[in-house]
Amino acid sequence: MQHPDTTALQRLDAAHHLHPFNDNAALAERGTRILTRGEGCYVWDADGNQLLDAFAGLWCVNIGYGRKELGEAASRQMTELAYYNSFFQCTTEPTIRLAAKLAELAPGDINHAFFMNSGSEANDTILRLVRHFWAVQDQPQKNIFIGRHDGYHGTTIGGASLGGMKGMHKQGGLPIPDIHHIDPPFWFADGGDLSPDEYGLVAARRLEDKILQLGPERVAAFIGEPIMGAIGVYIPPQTYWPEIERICRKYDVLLIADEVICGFGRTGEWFGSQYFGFQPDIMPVAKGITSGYIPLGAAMFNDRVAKVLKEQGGELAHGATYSGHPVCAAVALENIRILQEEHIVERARDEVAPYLAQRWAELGEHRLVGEARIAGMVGALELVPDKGRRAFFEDRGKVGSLCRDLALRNGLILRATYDSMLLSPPLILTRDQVDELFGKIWKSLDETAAELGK
Ligand code: PXG
Repeated sequence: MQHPDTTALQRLDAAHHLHPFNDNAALAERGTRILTRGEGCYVWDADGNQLLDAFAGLWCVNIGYGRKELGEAASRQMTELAYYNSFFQCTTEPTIRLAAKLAELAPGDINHAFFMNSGSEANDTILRLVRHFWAVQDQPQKNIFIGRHDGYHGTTIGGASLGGMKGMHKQGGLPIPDIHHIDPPFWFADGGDLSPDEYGLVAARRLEDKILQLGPERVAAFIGEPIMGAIGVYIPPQTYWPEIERICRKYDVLLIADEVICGFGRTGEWFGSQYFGFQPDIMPVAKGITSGYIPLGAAMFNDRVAKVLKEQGGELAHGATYSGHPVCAAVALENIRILQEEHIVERARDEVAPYLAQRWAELGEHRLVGEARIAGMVGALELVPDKGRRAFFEDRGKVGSLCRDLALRNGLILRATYDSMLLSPPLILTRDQVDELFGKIWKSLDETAAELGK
């Protein structure tokens, strides 16, 4: 049933609101879905439909919806001191406490945070400060970043350049100079006859080839998402990241793990690098840092990089009005307190993820599914025309969109990238909700197959 206000709101939206990552003409035609409420793993739309959010908003609502403590933390901080900046020798208590908390949580000697408002800005910060890091050590030519085709590092000019999305590069004249890309590790499409572990090494050595081709003295850093999210949850073989780490160390190339999606428990470990067993030098974080309740991003640096920036960097000509915003910091601290005190990450890893993996593998048996991949609380089902053959549909994306739309009708929010159905639920998902998820996905897959058969 369409609520009468919904139509009026949709008209206003179509008239005045440009939506990100949308064909806005097509969207205006279809009408937007207006969400009004959230509780736990569920959201409700303006027409009263209850939806199981298997995507945690946009990979971010890790503690689930409706935690009043976060609102209370924001309210307390707004009442006490709504804003102050971190310029002019100043800062605020929540900002300090959050930087210290992040240093405690982050792996190894990653102990220093530069705050921004989003993952994109965290990556732009890294781009500028890493180039500065090499420049002040008399290596201004060591300014090239290597990322991966189809990687996603945000939407700002720096973030989108570091990313390797062709569609994004086409708009706005990207990438900016001195950013290069290697092919991503995606065994399903690219692995040929190699075992996943053999392939992981082959895929990682593309980095070595690229560094040698460019000259190690020119390469500042390599950036990658531990698991490539937006392109379709590409989970690299376990051999991939340790080999990347070895190569970065060999040529003194800084290793950046983009933890915007993987960070704060997504894989069942606090950070994706811990899931794969490697030590980055730098990591951008966002999303799960506040469970999406308020915007916040941070660029985190290890002792080596921070020491140079502090001792030789001079004035860092970088920062935003809201760098270290006290309300965002207070909300992040409360989110992290809940994650820690309720052992949400560990419980997801030990109690839910194994069961989710088992049911995910069962979904892999559906005739439409060519691969069911999963790591902790993030996964994908690769829909294929011909089960048993690792090949895509000819008209990529049509079947995925169909399945996503059918899932919505079945009360489930799933994301589709091309024909990969993506899973990234709140980490508080229960075993009963895993069963609900399984039932809804299986039904949606059956209905998709039936539509295709018509
Ligand atoms: N790095 C990674 C790995 C991300 O996934 C960003 C950086 C940028 O963060 P901000 O906060 O600037 O959005 C992201 C964001 C999608 C989708 O379609 C994914 C993201 C953003 C928008 C859409 O899956 N990830």
